Amino acid sequence: AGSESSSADEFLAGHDEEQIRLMEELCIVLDYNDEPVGAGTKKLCHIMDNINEGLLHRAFLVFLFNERGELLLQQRASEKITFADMWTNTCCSHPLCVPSELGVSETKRDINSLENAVAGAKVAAQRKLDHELGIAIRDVPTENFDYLTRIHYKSPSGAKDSKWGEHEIDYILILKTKNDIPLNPNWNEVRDHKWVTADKLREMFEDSSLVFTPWFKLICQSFLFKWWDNLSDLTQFQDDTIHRL
Ligand code: DMA
Ligand code: MN
Repeated sequence: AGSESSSADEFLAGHDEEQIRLMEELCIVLDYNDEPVGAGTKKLCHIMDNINEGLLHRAFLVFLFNERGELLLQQRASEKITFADMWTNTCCSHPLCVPSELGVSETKRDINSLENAVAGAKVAAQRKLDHELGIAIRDVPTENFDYLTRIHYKSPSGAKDSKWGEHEIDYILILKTKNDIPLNPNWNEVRDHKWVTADKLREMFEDSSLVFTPWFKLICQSFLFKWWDNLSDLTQFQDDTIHRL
């Protein structure tokens, strides 16, 4: 046992200082039914040994589309401790274990209500769209997000060593914006970004020089192209289910 945040520890040594600092964020630890049972640091929640013992946390995935129906992809920065340099959906991260991102307040007290959890995930998504891509909160008001469903997903990190991984219940958030939405990427988070059509993405999957995150590949296989074909009527995909992939 050592300090959770020391850059000298076996998990974090050699990594980017800013990304090490972010490992201190408090994620929402869940039971199998997506009910919060406590808080755990981002570091603790992503250590594969803990995941193998069942540790599960809450996350969200944003898919941002413009009026032409193009999806914004990002390539994760080389500085990322997990899944570095991989291409993925617009933005993913974790609601923090704070009232606004748990979706609770003095008047909305039910920490186990799906409606409240969705509201919290949208607040977290706005925070990270700003942090990673420099998207202003006024350009992505919460009413423009469509919550679709939840996906329970587990995978080791793609890196050579498999000390890190993901084990999450992911809230799927679809967002539509104007074509010229201003972006201002944070290069500590994002190495590159690209607006793509569905056909362009299918072409990218054929290119063996491009590496994609495992969650993005899984969601493309199971759901994404169906959503993409029906952006004007996503309600048919909305459910209270937790899809276990
Ligand atoms: C992890 O995202 C979240 C999912 C849904 C796979 P991340 O590693 O990009 O989180 P962060 O941006 O907070 O580092
Ligand atoms: Mn995670």
